[in-house]
Amino acid sequence: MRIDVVTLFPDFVRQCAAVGVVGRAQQRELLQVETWNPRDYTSDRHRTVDASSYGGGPGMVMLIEPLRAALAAIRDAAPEPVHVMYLSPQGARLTQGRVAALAKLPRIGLLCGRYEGVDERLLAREVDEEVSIGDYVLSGGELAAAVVIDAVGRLQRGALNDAQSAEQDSFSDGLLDCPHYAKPVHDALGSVPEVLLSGDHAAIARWRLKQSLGRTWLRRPDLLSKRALDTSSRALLDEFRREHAPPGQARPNETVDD
Ligand code: 4G4
Repeated sequence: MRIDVVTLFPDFVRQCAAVGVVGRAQQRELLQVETWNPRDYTSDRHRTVDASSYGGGPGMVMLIEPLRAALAAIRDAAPEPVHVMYLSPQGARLTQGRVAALAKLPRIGLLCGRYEGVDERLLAREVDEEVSIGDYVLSGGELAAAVVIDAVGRLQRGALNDAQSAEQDSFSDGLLDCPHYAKPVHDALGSVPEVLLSGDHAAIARWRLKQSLGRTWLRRPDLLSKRALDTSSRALLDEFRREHAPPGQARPNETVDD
């Protein structure tokens, strides 16, 4: 797939996309990341991309015209429609499910805001989707764009090796990932759980699912309530809960029936 990024900081976005799994995906031509600087689409001597906000108050707004021209250049160079996304704190939250759907598109455009954001008329006319990577404010959309590029780039077929396979990631099945261990088996910090050394693949898979269920219950109960557990997962989670809080030893802040 190809990702076109409209940004005042093209070098930063390119550098973010050049490292690790995603950088390798670009080298393997599974992913192409291109940047477009709105300053290159200005016509005044100062290459102006922003102006003060009507209604007053502090802060500048990104102008329609340089962004419209940059997006037109992207669309003119594309043989197929480009799904244009605007990264902003006002967007719908990005999830792994949404990432997986985006990863199947041939082409996405990412619009990075600076200052107080982009003139609303450009957004209404040129943007297909407004997305937020989380409930916090960044000084620009570039880091959010880098997050989208990374999350989507690593899902391109051939980007991950078997060991890194996407199926075992947190969220790929709506649960958090299980704990992981490597050598040494015994360390001053503790020992590796015995089942992982047993060679019993069924027992290991069962332990891992149980840990995933238990951690999700402990750390992200919101994820569990969205997902109907089948009978065997329910039984595994009950087992985890019994081991985690022996009867009559409920800890503070934890209700008995939840
Ligand atoms: C649009 C409007 C995304 C973009 C205002 C972008 C957080 C996220 C920006 C701004 C962003 C996010 C400068 C506040 C750029 N911050 N949560 N900043 N600001 O996805």
